[in-house]
Amino acid sequence: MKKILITGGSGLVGSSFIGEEFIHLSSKDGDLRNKESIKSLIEKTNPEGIIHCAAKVGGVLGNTKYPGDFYHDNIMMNTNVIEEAKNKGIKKLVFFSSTCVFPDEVEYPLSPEKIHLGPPHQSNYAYAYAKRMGQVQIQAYKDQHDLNYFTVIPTNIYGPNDSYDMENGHVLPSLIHKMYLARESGEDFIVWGSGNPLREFIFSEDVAKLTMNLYRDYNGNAPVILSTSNETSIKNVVLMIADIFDFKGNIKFDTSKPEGQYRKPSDNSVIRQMYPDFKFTQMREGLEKSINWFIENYKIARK
Ligand code: GFB
Repeated sequence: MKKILITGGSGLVGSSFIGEEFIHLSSKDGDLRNKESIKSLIEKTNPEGIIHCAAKVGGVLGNTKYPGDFYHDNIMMNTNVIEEAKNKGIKKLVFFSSTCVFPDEVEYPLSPEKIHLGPPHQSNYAYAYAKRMGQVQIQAYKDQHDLNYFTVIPTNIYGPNDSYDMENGHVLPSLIHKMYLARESGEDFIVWGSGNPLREFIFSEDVAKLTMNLYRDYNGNAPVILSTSNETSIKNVVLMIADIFDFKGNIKFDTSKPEGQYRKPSDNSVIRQMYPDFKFTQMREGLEKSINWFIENYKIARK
């Protein structure tokens, strides 16, 4: 049986694709910024299709500090993977974008036809433009070569096996790591910003399941948004995390730290129509799984 190649296979999203049909690639197997690397990986594995999850990602601060790296690494990886998939006759490919690619000033809810209507939020413009170009490349190749390639646009993903970098990482793994340390030390727990921004968090296993459903069923042109369409404030998730950790110390909000976009509510009507019975993991359950994973794997977790 021909298999499906998962780039970024050891990361948060890639490692959520579980089963015999997958070949997980990680940076140990090759550097996707180098065209020869993906070329030989495709030749070696001869896959049926590719799910391209590999990306240079980070949170609001990491994106602001390293815009050049976020631009270069993502543009190179996407360009090479999509180009070589086409060259090798791979018929199916899923490309991962993100809801942070949308214009900062746009009418809500976010929906795919609005992606290019204005500049993205300043905090992650380089990453956002690189991801926008990946989606353009997918569309252009689809138009010219009649390939079943498409883009998925997940909202903020969280789950086990995340990167728990407290400075440059995403909000939930950063908060989980910080809460773990604050509980040990008895120090105050510091949250960046006011806690008022709203996000739509989606559990990594749900992302993998929906992506595989689409891989089998979807051949449309439009990118597909993967979201629960439930907004939660940062303050609310902080309280949930504190409750799961049974944290009794002080929680403080540091408004000198970046606040990011206020909200980015999205339209999930396509997946709701295609998969009306899909049950999203409740935030409390997803957080418990993520926190338990972090505690059990503290020594090996990426930090
Ligand atoms: O995950 P995050 O950095 O990404 O979340 P974005 C930022 C929000 O969480 C802001 C608050 O409102 C922050 O003020 N926050 C509170 C924290 N404490 C922390 C903390 O310890 N760490 C972090 N990082 N935030 C990212 C984009 O935007 O979304 C990326 O920059 C990517 O490109 C990702 O697309 C999905 O949701 O603001």
